[in-house]
Amino acid sequence: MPRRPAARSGMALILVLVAIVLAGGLALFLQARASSLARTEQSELLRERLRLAAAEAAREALWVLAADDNLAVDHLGEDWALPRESLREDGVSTWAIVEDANRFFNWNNLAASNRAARSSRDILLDLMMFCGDFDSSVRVDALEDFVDADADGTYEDDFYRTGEKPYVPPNRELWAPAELLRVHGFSADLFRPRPRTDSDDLTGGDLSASTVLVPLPLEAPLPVNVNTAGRDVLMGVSGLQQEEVVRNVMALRQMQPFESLAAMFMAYPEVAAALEGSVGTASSCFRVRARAAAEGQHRSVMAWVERDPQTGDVRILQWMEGEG
Ligand SMILES: [Ca+2]
Ligand SMILES: [Ca+2]
Repeated sequence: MPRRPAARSGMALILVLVAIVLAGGLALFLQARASSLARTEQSELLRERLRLAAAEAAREALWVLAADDNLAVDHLGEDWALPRESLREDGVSTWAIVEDANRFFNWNNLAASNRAARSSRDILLDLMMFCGDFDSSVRVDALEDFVDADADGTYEDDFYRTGEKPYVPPNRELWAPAELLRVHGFSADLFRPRPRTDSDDLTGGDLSASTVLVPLPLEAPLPVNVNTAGRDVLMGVSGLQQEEVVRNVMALRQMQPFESLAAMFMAYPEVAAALEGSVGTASSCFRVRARAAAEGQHRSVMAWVERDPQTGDVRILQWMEGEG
């Protein structure tokens, strides 16, 4: 009989102890949860800060682009073309660069008709040949049908209506590289960077480094800027027989960027006649890439913009944000 209260108080003691342990555990759990919430919150805050910083860095780079004091001539020695880096007081580092889209051949040029003697189609065929694609005519035909407004051609609706996932060509300018891969004959292999072997090689070009997809509806093809385009692009634009012209253009612009096409056209009137409308000395479309980093996290921005050739005003065409 006397053992019972003792047992009971022993039991009570155990219960108290259990309660204390449980309460302690709960307190620890709550504390851990609070600090993990705080950590998550902190990391969310940092993420947002980095997102804003990347956007800010992109905007600053675009300010420099808009402030360009010579809109008739664009070359890679100008302020806007230089990468910008900064380390801010709050420990966030940013980096931004503006890239000239007119340096490259725009795939969407195939969607716009032009009056030039040398059509976008001719240019692309030569560029692809120069980049080692000797069988590009089917691809170029297919791309032309894919982006041109009409539905007459070999590679239109009926062509893509077969298979497991039928689709139809958009019959407009493309908005993203992924769309390009839906064109008959196009695959990621085509865009694999090629190692540069011999600088005189007439089929050693690199398609991935010569082309661009500017998400912009076009009334006329986007001209190639002779001051910024690389050799592969210039070879495609002028034609594979014009190696000497291309070499001279590249040598001349190194001394002084072309302020107008007059000098070039005077030296090569027959090439000039073919290139009228396909080339220029200034650029109108650009891509800005920016990145902000702190404490091992980063956020990035990539945007396509169009710059008004008269006022310099910059208009955003596409703005994408991401990690890394
Ligand atoms: Ca300029
Ligand atoms: Ca079409």
